[in-house]
Amino acid sequence: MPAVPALIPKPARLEATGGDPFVISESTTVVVNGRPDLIGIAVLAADLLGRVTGRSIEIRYAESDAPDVVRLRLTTADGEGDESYKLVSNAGRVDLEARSPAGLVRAIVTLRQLLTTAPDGSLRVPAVVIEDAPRYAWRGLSIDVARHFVAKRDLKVIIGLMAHYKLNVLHLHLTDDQGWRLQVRSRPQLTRLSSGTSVNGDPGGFYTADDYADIVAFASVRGVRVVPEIDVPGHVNAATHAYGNLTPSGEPTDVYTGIEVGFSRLYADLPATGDFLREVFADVAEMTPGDYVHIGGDEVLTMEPAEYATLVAAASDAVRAAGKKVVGWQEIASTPLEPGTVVQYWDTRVDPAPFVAAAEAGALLLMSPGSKAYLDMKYDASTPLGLEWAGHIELRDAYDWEPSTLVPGVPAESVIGVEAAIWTETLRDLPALTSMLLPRLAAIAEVAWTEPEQRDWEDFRTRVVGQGPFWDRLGLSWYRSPQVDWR
Ligand code: TNX
Repeated sequence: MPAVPALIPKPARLEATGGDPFVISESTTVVVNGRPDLIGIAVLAADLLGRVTGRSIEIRYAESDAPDVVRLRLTTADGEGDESYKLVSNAGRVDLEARSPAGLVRAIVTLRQLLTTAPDGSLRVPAVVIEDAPRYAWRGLSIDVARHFVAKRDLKVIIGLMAHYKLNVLHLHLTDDQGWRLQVRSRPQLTRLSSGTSVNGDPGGFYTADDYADIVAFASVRGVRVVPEIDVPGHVNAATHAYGNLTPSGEPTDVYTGIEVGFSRLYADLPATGDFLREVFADVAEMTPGDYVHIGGDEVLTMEPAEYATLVAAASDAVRAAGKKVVGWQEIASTPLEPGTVVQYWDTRVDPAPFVAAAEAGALLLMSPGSKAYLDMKYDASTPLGLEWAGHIELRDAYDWEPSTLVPGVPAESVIGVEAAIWTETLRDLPALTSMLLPRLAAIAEVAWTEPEQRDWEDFRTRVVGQGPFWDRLGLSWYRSPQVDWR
């Protein structure tokens, strides 16, 4: 029986059925019934298989029981189900079934990870039955495109990696002191005046409304939703540089290219502030098909709590008025929150009491502990890039933690999911980003996807070995953690 390649994240149930493998031939086709929402998925499947086989794979839009096919099927009439899926492969065919298009994407990447090249050069899929579903509904990666701009083509490489590890939320930190990275219809000066620089005077950039729509669509086909973050009421120097009416003197602030935090701020009693929040969040919400918009809320070090709470409420109201749900960094837990607000936990050094209270009042917690999930932290003291304020994060640190008990007193049902984050103070290009993401992103993805009783470090460190050749094939930089016996 051919060995089954290692899967990451580990599926809920995998049975090697022992029959002959499916062999991809000249005539293998992708078959899908003709629903419009599945066309993109079929193209994705044919593209991924075609890339591995080195030739184009045909798609047929029909119900079919023919052999030699990879068949994609939705089991719900409206496609509104969860991300669970089933994959059955045997010598005759591969069947992928799911309750939603996103579930089919999860099945397709599992199929991609199952492909092996036989000694005769043919591509095979071992005979298996896999039944799989995620532990958490929110499995994210937050990328800081403000400290250093991340070009659209590089972002797409990262979105592809996210999909490969079954992550489903791309959180874009679009604004900060050093730059404003999204074109906003009501405030054209934001990108005109405040997008040109990055940390250290490195080149800047921004996404036009069309670029952003393209990113959203590229992610959506891969089952990844975009959550845009407009960080207020701190981290706003790019905004106050573009619009002087947001400052008490009326004068714009200077460009900022350092890496300090906490000095910039909005002012609740300036008339321009409310309009800014309402119009900017309305525009960003309108550009975003997903349910959530992130208001930031972190590290406002020069404001009284009452004014902070007023501004968080104003930003939250603007997001809700635009029909979206609110996400904010953990600091917002000290303010009154509407039920259903997502609080993103990041700084593990603080008292957990406000998170317990927020959860009791109906907030949901998204777990991004700096000491586990901040993938801009160095692996060890010799890592050339990255920061160290939350400590060093080796691969095992990123893997061996339990989201449901992380914050004492917060009930497991209040945890909506897990999100890795990568901040870019020291990371200026794609090789720098992927050398920090890989292999740790795979570890976080398994924390978010796989049930705790299925997770085991020794098992993971053996499975992750198989990812090295995949990253090499894609030409990506990655870190050869000494905790793994890489080939
Ligand atoms: C903390 S996490 C920050 C960011 C920094 C990051 C660097 C958070 C909400 N704020 O402003 O970029 O640390 O690791």
